[in-house]
Amino acid sequence: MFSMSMIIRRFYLSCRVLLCSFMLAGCAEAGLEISDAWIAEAPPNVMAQAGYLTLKNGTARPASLIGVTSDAFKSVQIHQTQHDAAMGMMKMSHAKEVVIPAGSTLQFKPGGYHLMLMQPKSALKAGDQVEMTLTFADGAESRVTFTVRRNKFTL
Ligand SMILES: [Cu+2]
Repeated sequence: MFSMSMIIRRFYLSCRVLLCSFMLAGCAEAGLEISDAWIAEAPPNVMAQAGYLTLKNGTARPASLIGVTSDAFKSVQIHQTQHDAAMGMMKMSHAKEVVIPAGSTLQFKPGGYHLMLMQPKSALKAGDQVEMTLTFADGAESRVTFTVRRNKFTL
């Protein structure tokens, strides 16, 4: 069995190894409803913490989230946590895009998709609000306010 601390160490290691950059595209209406945007409060001096949100695509076309930026962090990546049967533990991977099919809702949540928020520029406490910009494959951008919540530390 792997202990939680081993999993968390692996989580920080994975996050440091993964690097990527996102392009900013032009502004357009996303046609998406974004709700329940929150960041899990983390212990001080963490290298990365997680953010979550719910995306409801009420349009007739699939939407594809391709990047997230925020002034509050050095960088933001889209990650997916999955159970690795061979390793017998949870692993996270970097998702280049997340598709929300037409007429469906996708929830970022612990154990699934999350925003990996790298190197917060200041410690975030429960109740703090953070602005982020979501960029979609069609060039649409959405500005979203995330609220920091106290939460069991989890991916
Ligand atoms: Cu992650």
